Amino acid sequence: FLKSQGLEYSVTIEDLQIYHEMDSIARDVPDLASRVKIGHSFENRPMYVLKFSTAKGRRRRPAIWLNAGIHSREWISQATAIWTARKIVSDYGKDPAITSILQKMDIFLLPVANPDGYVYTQTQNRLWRKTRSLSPGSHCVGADPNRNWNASFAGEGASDNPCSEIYHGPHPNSEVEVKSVVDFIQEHGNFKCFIDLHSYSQLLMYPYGYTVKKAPDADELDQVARRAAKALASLSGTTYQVGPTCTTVYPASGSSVDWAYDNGIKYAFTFELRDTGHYGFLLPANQIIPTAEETWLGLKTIMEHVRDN
Ligand code: ING
Ligand code: ZN
Repeated sequence: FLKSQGLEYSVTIEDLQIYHEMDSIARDVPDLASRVKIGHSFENRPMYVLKFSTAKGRRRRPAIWLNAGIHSREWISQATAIWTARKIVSDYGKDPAITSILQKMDIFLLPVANPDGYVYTQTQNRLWRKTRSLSPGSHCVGADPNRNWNASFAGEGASDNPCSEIYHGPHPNSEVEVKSVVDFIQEHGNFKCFIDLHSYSQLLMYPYGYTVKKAPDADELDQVARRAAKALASLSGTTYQVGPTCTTVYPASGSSVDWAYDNGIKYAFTFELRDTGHYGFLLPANQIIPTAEETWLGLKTIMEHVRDN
């Protein structure tokens, strides 16, 4: 298809430094981490996940999906994810929490869920949010990959206008980046937790986004999220608001976490990382590590609850 459009990119992974760091982590600790290709983007960049596993056999352990960078301009998300990867391997065997989590479960980390958009924010337009797919009949590029999942697709809080920032795309999973994750998770079949990292606003949310109706597990998810937000705040006082997506931020259909939840992955959370709008998407570099460090405490709280339930 790309060839027929005269758009054959000679894309290497050279433009994504995060991919080199993933490779380096996998080479440093081959018994714990491996880099797995789950698909490719519209412009044919590879989609890589880091798999953390201490399992010896081939049986599929219950698993946790950590998703980042689905919206390309939310740079603190991809940065927090790759910091988290290093944290997992450096703390395994030292921190009893992550050690015990990994004795029972596998963790899959996707730091760059929208690689074409991410490269575009680095080279053309810092505030690009969507994918970079082309749709016949429109001059506008891309769909919102957090409106493209098969969960009340094209409902409230999504647009059918291809030029909109929240365009849901022509059909569910039309974005190959979304489809790659959906296929991988379904084929695996044993995911218990799905966490999506966004920015900004300092919120920790759970389903639903597509309806104001209370999710069946809302009470438990609210409790876990409150404990996670408390742990996060304990490091340097950063406060998070907690609640269901629809009423905490705004109604939004076709999101990753609602899809996960409706497909049996009970522990589905969205973080909106720092800050609350002062710098917004342009969070200064000196806040990357403080953000990642506090977020890690929230993530661990959620993962420990998943481990014990
Ligand atoms: N916010 C999210 C968005 O996709 C969200 C909010 C979270 C919607 C979870 C639906 C589900 O619009 C940002 N900043 O992208
Ligand atoms: Zn986002």
